[in-house]
Amino acid sequence: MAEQHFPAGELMKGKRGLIMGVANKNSIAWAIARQLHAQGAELAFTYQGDALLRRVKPLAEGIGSDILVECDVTDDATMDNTFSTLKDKWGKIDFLVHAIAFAGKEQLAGSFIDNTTRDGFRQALDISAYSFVDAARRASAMMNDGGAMVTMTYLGSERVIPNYNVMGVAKAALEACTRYIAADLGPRGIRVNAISAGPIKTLAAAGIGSGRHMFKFNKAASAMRDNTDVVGVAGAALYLLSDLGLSCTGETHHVDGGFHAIGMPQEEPLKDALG
Ligand code: NAD
Ligand code: 0WE
Repeated sequence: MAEQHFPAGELMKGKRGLIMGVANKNSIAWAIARQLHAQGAELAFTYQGDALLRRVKPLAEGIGSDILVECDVTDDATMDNTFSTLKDKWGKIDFLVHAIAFAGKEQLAGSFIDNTTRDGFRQALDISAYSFVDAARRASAMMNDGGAMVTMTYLGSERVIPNYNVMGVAKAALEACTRYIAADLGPRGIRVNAISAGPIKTLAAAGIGSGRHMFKFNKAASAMRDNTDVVGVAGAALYLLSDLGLSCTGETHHVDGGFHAIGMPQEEPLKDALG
């Protein structure tokens, strides 16, 4: 992912926004941040805890951002602090990027009905879906008309993906939340959309049991016969968060090399890839 993927422009000039979900340089939220920054946006970041500050601080500073707030979305006090800090520094904002998900590791393997516990379900839905409702409410309270929000989802919400399990249920909820939030904020000219990205090698995708198979299968079975490039995800976020995206709201936009569009993959590339 090189600089030429983020050509300078002015699509986000004069706009300010909050990026939630950068863990390191591989994070989808970081690619989105770079794309928005290249177009003139002013950015603030949240980070999840002290362990991640070491990684996120140099990234934020590297693009001239001096608003960096610790925020655990399950902790109301840190949510309060995040948005009151933004209110103090900026007063108003123009956009929100939500790129946060979590389920317990033991929930993300094997049988869905056997391994999904009440607490595991509650935690996955709380962190991965409710947090968008909460952040959207707080952000909208200080958002200019014509603002926009984006969250990140995955095809496991629409179709069964082995081991994605309760995260698929959480993403289905997140996509429904996106539509309801879009309806609430539409009258104010605020647009709310989700990007459904194909598998990308980030911290959140590391160490998933079936990872090697999944990347190989996605490459072979997608329309473009390639894995998803995070630059395309960042480009979609730029479109949805800038005025290029006018009239687009409540949408789940797939950026996955066309994987979602295929009903049955061609025989040869699959044989070549999987043997
Ligand atoms: P990532 O690990 O870089 O980002 C996940 C982020 O979630 C981290 O920054 C982490 O700190 C944050 N997070 C988790 N629990 C939190 C909490 N309680 N409070 C605050 N923050 C918390 O991985 P990523 O792949 O960039 O994930 C970003 C988003 O993209 C997620 O919603 C993920 O579901 C989605 N997504 C990822 C892929 C993929 O294949 N990587 C595909 C489609 C969608
Ligand atoms: O949304 C995700 C992953 C989100 C995620 C990742 C982790 C790993 C570490 C949520 N919770 C956790 N909990 C942990 O303990 N993706 C879209 C990436 C992903 O994860 C999968 C996938 C894909 C794709 C898990 C199983 C199968 C496919």
